[in-house]
Amino acid sequence: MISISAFKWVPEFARGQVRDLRARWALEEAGLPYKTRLLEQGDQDKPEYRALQPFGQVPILEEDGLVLFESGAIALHIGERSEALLPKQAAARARAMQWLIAALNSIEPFVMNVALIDLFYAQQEWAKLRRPGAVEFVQRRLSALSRSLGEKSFLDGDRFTAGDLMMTTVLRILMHTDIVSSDPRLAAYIERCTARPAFKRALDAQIGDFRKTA
Ligand SMILES: N[C@@H](CCC(=O)N[C@@H](CS)C(=O)NCC(=O)O)C(=O)O
Repeated sequence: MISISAFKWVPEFARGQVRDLRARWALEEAGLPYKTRLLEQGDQDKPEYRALQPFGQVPILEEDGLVLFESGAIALHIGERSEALLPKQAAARARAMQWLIAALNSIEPFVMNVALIDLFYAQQEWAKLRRPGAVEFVQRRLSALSRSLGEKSFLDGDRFTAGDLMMTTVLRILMHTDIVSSDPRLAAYIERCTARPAFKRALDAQIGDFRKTA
């Protein structure tokens, strides 16, 4: 059975955000059962885990001797087994992958600039000086994303793909601010994607694992 690594414990603010959510959501969309490999604090730095994930992060996917790290690679791998994530038609499939990479490469770094300031460095002088510029930059990217989404339900039209899965999880990182939610189109988009039963199951499972081990 597929196994996904996740942390046994994270601080309250990170619950519902840890990136194993992406793998869980993809598996739920694909209808594939999975179990979790829950890491105690410090396990991620042990040689046996570093041999599987060089950076000591979650998630990894393990199945029949295959080990994969990077949530994007994991979502694409799961997508190979489900049209719910990657359409069969070659052009539509390529566009779904394009949006997944856009989420990770063109949006997430700028979202993380703000999130890191807010969640880890808020009281530091440099962070107070840097934040307005970081917010302004991410807002420019988000406006472009919102314009591209336009009146469509999903990034590539009327059909949800792995690109939407990844974009939604990236945009949710700024849930503690109104930077995304103040854009009505993006707010409705997140609402639409997170209303999917597969998302709800994935989120409940992540939160459930934290509760079980509390
Ligand atoms: N690019 C990686 C990032 C994974 C990542 O940042 N995971 C976090 C949890 S959300 C983690 O394991 N952090 C612990 C650490 O970096 O030491 C991916 O998408 O899988």
